[in-house]
Amino acid sequence: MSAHSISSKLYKNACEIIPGGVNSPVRAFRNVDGEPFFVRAAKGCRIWDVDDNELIDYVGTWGPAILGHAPIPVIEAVSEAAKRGVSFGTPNPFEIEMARLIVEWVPSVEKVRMVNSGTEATMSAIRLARGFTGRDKVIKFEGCYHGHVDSLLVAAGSGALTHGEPDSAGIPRSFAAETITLPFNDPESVEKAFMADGDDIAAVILEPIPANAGLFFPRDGYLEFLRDITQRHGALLIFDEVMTGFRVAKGGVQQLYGISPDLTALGKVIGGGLPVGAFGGRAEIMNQLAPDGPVYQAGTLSGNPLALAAGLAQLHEMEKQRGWQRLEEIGSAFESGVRDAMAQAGSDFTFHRVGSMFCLFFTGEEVFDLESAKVAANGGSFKKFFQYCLENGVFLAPSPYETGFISMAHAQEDIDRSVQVIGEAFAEIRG
Ligand code: KE4
Repeated sequence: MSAHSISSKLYKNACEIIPGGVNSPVRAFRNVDGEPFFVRAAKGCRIWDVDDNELIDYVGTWGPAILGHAPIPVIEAVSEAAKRGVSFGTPNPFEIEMARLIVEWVPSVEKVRMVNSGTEATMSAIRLARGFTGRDKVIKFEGCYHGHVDSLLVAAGSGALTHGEPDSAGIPRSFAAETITLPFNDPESVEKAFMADGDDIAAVILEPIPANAGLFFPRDGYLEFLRDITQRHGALLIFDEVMTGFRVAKGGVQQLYGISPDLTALGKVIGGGLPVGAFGGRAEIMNQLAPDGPVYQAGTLSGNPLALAAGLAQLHEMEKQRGWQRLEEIGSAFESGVRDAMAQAGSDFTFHRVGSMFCLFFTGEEVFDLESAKVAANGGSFKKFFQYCLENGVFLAPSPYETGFISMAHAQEDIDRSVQVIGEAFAEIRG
């Protein structure tokens, strides 16, 4: 990226009145040094910053831009909806259409409630699980991120099998005490936790394919094990598919693995880039929500007509274009190019991909949980790699602990250019 003087000025101004100059920490580029750039416009797989640098975008606004940026069906749907008003505070027909689509595309979901972010979706699902079971404790896994929910910003504590330690300032120890944080892909630790606290565990929540510590996969049988042990102990299984829902397959990870969780959290793709989240699951559980049931949950803008018009347009377009098959084709082309570049570089790398989600680890070792992902992160190499790619027009996630996203708008020439730059970046690291 040649010049970024305007971005620098804007960032300086932003830092005076916005904490860290950003409205979400990962945007601050603290994992890659340097300063964030400000985007003026985005179209297809490309973004333009305020200094007119053009980039091939693999962040995709962290997942929502599955069709690429500013897709015509979404822009038209939002423009049309806006002419009729932007928010009503009453039910609107889009809410039924979106609920119907989610119930049809995600078989484990019999009823669904719309919210405004992934965080709200997971927070509400946890509260609902506690209300439905009458239990307090929740099991989560190291490396899985579920939004900035107090009871889920919890690290494994000294008494790891019984309670966690706050993973952020501002979270009371009493909140963290109700969360048990365990290593991912470690069935024994889950068995021990249920032996110690089984009767008080309301739910097990996880990203079924973790994508917030880089991207890694459940080992064979692990998801089936979690489904079985929660069923045996009367705890609920919650899949956080905010990132993977409608992305890795039409029905998400639960379709790929044939597992039915009790509750599912959704977001990102279903909003077409506008603020939307959702949580849903078995009707007998969802019926515990206000106004019918005792578990309170609400939201001024929940079911917002513009956001749902955008999400519906995006999802219908994906279905019309057989998008999941197409994303697999583009993702596969990207992967074979990157693997060729890795082979030529001769260095140790690991490349993980599921559909249009991918991650590059700077190690030849297996990555299967947070600890192995940390070893693989290799901050020094990643920073050089990221900066080289950015300076040469390829925008990857600004952290080794994130996942890249390919969209329907990434054409072969974009993939070819990206692979060429990535290959050069490998050589740059090798020095
Ligand atoms: P939001 O509240 O940011 O909409 O969603 C939280 C969330 C929940 N569950 C999963 C699996 C998620 O990945 C997320 C948010 N993802 C991050 C990217 N790793 C959002 C980017 C950011 O925090 O700015």
